[in-house]
Amino acid sequence: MSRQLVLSWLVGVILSAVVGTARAEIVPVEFLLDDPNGPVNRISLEISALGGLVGDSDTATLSGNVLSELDIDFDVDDHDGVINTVRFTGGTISFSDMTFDLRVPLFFSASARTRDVKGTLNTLGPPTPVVGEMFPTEGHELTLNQGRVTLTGDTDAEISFADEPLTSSTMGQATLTIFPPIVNGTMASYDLELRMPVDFDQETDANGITVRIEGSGIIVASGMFTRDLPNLLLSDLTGNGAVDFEDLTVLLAAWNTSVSAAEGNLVNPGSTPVNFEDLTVLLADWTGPLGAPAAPTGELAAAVPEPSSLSLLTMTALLLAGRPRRRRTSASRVR
Ligand SMILES: [Ca+2]
Ligand SMILES: [Ca+2]
Repeated sequence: MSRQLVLSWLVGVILSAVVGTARAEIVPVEFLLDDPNGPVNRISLEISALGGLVGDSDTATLSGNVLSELDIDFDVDDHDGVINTVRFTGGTISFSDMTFDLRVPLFFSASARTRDVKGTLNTLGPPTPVVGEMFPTEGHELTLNQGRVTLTGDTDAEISFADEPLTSSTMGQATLTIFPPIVNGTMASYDLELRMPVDFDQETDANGITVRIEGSGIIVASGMFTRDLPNLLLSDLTGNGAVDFEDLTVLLAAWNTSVSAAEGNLVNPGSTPVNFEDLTVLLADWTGPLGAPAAPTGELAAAVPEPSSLSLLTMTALLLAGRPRRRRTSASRVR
């Protein structure tokens, strides 16, 4: 009995250090552009020439994907994710074809068409910090590097984006949202949303005529990923979907004995007894009682303390363990 009390105290000390900490992981996420809706995933481009004397605008709808690598902290309790950094690594965003009418009566007449324009979103430098779901778009470029603009009429010319890429010049703020996961067994699935403004303003020489391409729009894309909840099933010794004091009791009851993983010997059950390694794994997977405090299943369930009540448990354990008659026995057993 006293052995368990001392262990409970140690649990309190360790748990206070473990609970609330997070595990960081690098997660590759593919974002798929949402269907165009209003200004979302549409980019209005204006093509002008002759110093702005002629110009016309048209709107392209966007589709495709954006690849990214996200550095995410996962809360060990509720598995919520917090994105630390983002880096875009590619993908392809396709623009629908556009037509422009460049005309000044009796003076100049040409039409411009875009064909098969595609671009890629890339991060130029190291990953960018995401703070409160926001990150600066500076340093992340949407580069149009496929397709062409063809001018026909009084001037015939072709601008190939493969030869002369058109690069976005946005300086705004983007948002990257990760929603609370849906946990199903030992699997958590996360939905994410990316909202990023882009704009273009670049001059290009087309057969002796300076053509200016301007435009802006907003990219909205959705991503998802799933994640195994490591060791959660293993630490759920009672198999009720939660890692709580019931599981802790099972582990402590087998302390320093060579039992199976199902009985609490979570780490190296073949070669080590139940010890602090196993305890640390269980505490890292701590979820607290299922549905507490809304759905207690009985008096005992209602009485099971939450992690926040551990200070009380710790103090109790400390007081009991500190009684002189018990101390030597407890210490020798712990060792
Ligand atoms: Ca359990
Ligand atoms: Ca072990």
